[in-house]
Amino acid sequence: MPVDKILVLLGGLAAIAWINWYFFVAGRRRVAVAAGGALQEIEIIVAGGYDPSAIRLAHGRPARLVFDRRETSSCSEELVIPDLGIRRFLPANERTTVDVPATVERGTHEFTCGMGMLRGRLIVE
Ligand SMILES: [Cu+2]
Repeated sequence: MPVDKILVLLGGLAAIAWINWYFFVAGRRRVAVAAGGALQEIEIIVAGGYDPSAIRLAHGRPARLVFDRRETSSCSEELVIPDLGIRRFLPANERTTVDVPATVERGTHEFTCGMGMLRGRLIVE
């Protein structure tokens, strides 16, 4: 195989590896645990992903998620939490509050951007 084809192949493999890392590993490291009190409040920075991307909530208590969107990239302008029937527009460089009712079921509830590219999880236990 000629050298240029090998280089193109290696470049392609590197791009695939990076994309997988970016979407499936990089954004999932931080886990936040909601603070005590009747209302559980958590701030999530939205900038190329959700930080933290995993949020632990106590079952049976209401929660308030404050999405602090610090970018104008159209990717993150919409927030979807399918299990809760929530679809919300997040204005750029603003904080948007999303209330989660105390009735939310135990388990993992994903939230994503409108295209399903950015991902986070609410872990209710
Ligand atoms: Cu997106």
